[in-house]
Amino acid sequence: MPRREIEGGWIRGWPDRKRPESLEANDAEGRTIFATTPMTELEGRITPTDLYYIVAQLDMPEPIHPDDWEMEICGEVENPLTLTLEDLKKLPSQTVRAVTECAGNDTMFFNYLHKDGKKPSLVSPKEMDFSALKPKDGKKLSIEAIGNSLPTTGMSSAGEFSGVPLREVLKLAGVKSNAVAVRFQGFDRGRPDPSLIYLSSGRDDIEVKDPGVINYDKGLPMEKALHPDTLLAWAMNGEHLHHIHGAPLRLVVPGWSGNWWVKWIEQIEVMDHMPDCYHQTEYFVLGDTPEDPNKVMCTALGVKAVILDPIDEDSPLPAGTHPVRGLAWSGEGAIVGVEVSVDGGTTWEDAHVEESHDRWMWVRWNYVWDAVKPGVYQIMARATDEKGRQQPQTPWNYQRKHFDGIVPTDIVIE
Ligand SMILES: Nc1nc2c(c(=O)[nH]1)N[C@H]1C(S)=C(S)[C@@H](COP(=O)(O)O)O[C@H]1N2
Ligand SMILES: [Mo]
Repeated sequence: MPRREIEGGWIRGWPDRKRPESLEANDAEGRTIFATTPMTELEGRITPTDLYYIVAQLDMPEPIHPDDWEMEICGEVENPLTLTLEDLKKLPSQTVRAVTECAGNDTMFFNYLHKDGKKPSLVSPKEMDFSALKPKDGKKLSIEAIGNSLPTTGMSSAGEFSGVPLREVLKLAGVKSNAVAVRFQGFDRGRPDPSLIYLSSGRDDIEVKDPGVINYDKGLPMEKALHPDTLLAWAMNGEHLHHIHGAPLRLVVPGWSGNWWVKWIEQIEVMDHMPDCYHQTEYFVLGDTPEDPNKVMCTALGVKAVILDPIDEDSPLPAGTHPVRGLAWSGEGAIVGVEVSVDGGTTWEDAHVEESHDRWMWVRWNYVWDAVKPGVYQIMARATDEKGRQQPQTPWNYQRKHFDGIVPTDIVIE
């Protein structure tokens, strides 16, 4: 079992303990464009920065020196502005701890629960085979094969973000009363890869809009833009943002899926209508089918508990008491309870949930499982948030976004 390995050198005074590693993928220039978080190997609540998951939808941009960077605030405002990082640091600052979760995290669990698909592992492979994404010998791409060859777990992390509340900057610019949305534009550019839509929808027979080369952008509805915890952040986990996470400035939208957390911001445009951003109306959407006329954009995450210990790969376990542990979070605020079932969902008992002062942060929970009788067990966990929402919240949708279903952990007790 690879996760039980205790080889490896000294890591700052802790011998014989391998440091967790993330699975990474690089582009042709050797830049990291994707990485997953080794969820099952972490403790505490903050994801170390070098283990934070990474997603870049377009091409990884060249870094900008913070001294050479400035940001424009334009559109439906009384005083259009250009601000530097120095200017932003003079405004009232704010620190928020929050979960970042990619809308596509755990996506293949939808197939597992609803379509008898293969069960994904919570343990990321150490290497990734991108060759499945390229059609061989003129053959058609097998969506199923691609889905099964790429990890779809470990695309969530949690950190501490520091910056200025967006509403402070909007106040400075004087938002006009007709404003309905704030559009953020990153300085990264590229042409969205249509195979990503085939991949997330599991279908390659649909028409995919080709927007050409675009900047990454998102139009945040005014209400969320004015929320005091929505930040323009220049720092993460106690230091300035790393380039890969959006330096010099990124958006932090607690509770809403990762795609809202626009990195590498170069422009903020206040708008009197909802903009038609590709990653808002084409890609990060919820709907029954691609043809569904009532598609909605992905916004707040559901409510979710994951069991990180034990995992399927730990089976079989000896008869006795075992800790059952995991994380729980919600897109609407604090977690108020986690229940555990060790009989496949027939009966549920309360788990211990850590107290937290950070409503956007995940919490750790644990439960003592008295596994006295040998047999086959299905362990489940489900969370409830402060709004009274219980897991699961998000039904099957064709893009398979915002998965928050209850996934049993299968354990044999010997
Ligand atoms: N400018 C820009 N911002 C972006 C993206 C992007 O491609 N470009 N990807 C988004 C998506 S889909 C996710 S899940 C998060 C990931 O943030 P991270 O890489 O810092 O973990 O960034 C979001 N912000
Ligand atoms: Mo994402």
